[in-house]
Amino acid sequence: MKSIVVLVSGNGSNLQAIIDACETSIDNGKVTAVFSNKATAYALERAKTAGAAAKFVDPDAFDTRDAFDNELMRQMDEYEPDLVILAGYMRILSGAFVRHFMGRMINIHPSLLPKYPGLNTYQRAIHAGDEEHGTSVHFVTEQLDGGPVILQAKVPIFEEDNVDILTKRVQTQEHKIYPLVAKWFVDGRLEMKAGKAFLDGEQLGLTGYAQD
Ligand code: NHR
Ligand code: GAR
Repeated sequence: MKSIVVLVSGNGSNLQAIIDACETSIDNGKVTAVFSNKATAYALERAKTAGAAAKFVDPDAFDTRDAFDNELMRQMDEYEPDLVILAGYMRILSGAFVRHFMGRMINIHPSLLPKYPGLNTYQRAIHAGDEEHGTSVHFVTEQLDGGPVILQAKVPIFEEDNVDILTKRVQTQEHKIYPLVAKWFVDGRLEMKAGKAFLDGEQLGLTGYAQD
């Protein structure tokens, strides 16, 4: 069984999608532990319900970002993760942390990367008058939201949309594509080599798999 460790900061709807997929489609994967940098994250309740370890690591207990990340890394390693999944984790990770998990750590970011790395992507897309938005699963590298894209999902933006409506539309897609990518990885079909993503040995394009 492959060990999956998930990092969260909030609601954990993507965590839930991964947990549910481990009961159905991800035959050889199990969420062993969930780590949060927020004590009140609802995701920790979801972890407990699923029988995974639910851990809060308090950033305020450390003097530096590096000290926090080192402790987080140490605690995560106890679960010997084959795959690390960032699911709404809202803290930037240090270089040493990223290098330690490189090639086995993925993130879901709510934009059609390389458009809109960083925060407030929904507002930025609406404000720019974009006609479409979406979400991207990518390998995590030291460049923020800059690692190779694995899979994207697109949604339309309608005239009357606001951030809440668009968020719901995008998240519905996230709950479909994130478990699929996790399954690819657990099944040994997906890897990162020389900063590029490969599925079944084929290098993926700039916008990941199956882009029109
Ligand atoms: N770390 C590295 N090195 N590389 C990535 O690609 C990362 C990462 C850490 C998190 C998720 C990411 C996203 O999908 C992610 C990708 C937080 C921030 C941020 O600015 C930016 C991007 C992402 C997550 N965080 C602020 C910080 O100072 C705090 C913001 C807050 O607490 O609200 O850490 O978008
Ligand atoms: C997700 O939509 C994810 O794309 C986004 O946070 C949400 C978390 O929701 N991630 C980021 O913005 C990373 N900076 P969830 O906690 O319900 O899974």
